[in-house]
Amino acid sequence: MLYHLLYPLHVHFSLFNVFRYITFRCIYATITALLISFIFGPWLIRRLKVHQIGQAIRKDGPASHLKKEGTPTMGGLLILISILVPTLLWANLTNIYVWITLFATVCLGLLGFADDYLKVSRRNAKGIPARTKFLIQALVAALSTAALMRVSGFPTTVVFPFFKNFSPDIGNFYLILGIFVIVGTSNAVNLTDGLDGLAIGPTMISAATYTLFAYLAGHAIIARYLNIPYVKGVGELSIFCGSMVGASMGFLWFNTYPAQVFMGDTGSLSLGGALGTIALMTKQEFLLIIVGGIFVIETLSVIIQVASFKLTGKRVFRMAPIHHHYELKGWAEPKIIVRFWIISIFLGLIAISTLKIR
Ligand code: 57M
Repeated sequence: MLYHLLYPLHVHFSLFNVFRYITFRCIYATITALLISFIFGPWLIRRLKVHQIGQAIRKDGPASHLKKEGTPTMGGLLILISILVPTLLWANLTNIYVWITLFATVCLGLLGFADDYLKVSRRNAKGIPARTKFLIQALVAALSTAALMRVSGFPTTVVFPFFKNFSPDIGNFYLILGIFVIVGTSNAVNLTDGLDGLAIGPTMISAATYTLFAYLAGHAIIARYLNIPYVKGVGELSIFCGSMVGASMGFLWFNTYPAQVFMGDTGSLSLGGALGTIALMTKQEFLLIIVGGIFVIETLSVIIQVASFKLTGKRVFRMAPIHHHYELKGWAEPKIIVRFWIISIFLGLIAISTLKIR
């Protein structure tokens, strides 16, 4: 909104020319998101406590989690507000990529909210049946990807890290890829969110990495220099990504160990969906495997554990996802969390380096 209100004033005052620059608006979207989190975070945590919207802890989990019973959940509401307001304030609202990403994020956030509400109101860990949840995720992903494929100039090619001359156009099959990426990432972040700050840390690092990717992909000269696909207008997504970084940092202030609030499915499903959507738009869908490597490792640990248990009756890990395995090995929760953050930063740097190794 500010872009539309203030940039036109540059004809009278050259100072307002600054609102034209994506970098300027990205930085201030990040700062705005952080400030919103700090201002509304304590208020929301108090409201969640007053309404007894607290987490029910499963008894079959690590004993160390039992003391977390009643921790306010649905903190994803704070994350969503801290992403939406700065994006609407600082982004160019005629940009279709921003709107498609907002659509996916809000819809998956509403799905997560409904799931959290059912869990809290019925005091059980079930929530929405898994099949129903999956179908709604797939529908949101299909609508978002279909809209993306209709954007003029958006290529349905698939880009692979390192292989600059191999990016096949898969046409309508891109819809399948889009559904897989958005639903997969949404559920991967959801699985990862099992320790204080464990999901929001890598989310912040991934969002920061994709802030750069969006800016580069939307810049014709730099994209050509780096030999990455140029997607006209996708640079505006940097403002959304900046809001996501600020909102993640702000939420981490309250979710860091010992957590005052959990994000709930309200946060995890929407953040994962947003990352998947952004990866598609910036034409770096496969690089998400590296950037979001922590989410991949967590999900693979579950797949391996369930497959092994079903096939051989034996567990590969002491408990899946893998963060529980280290808890049962006796690692302190903060140690697991910070080490996963370090790996996430390492993977983000590797992913950025692949832009030069092509
Ligand atoms: C998402 N949710 C956390 C919180 C958060 C197939 C199986 C692997 C599924 C998996 C599962 O149920 N995943 C659901 C993970 C839960 O966190 C809530 O959920 C939201 C995210 N969706 O925002 O509201 C618990 O995680 C802890 N937590 C924190 N700090 C945080 O900041 O400590 C969360 C956020 C919270 C809290 O204790 O209650 C979760 O873990 O459920 N199931 C599991 O992950 C279970 N693993 C398991 O069953 N493994 C089996 C087989 C099936 C693979 C095995 O290894 O044999 C574990 N989860 C729990 N107890 N809660 C172990 C049992």
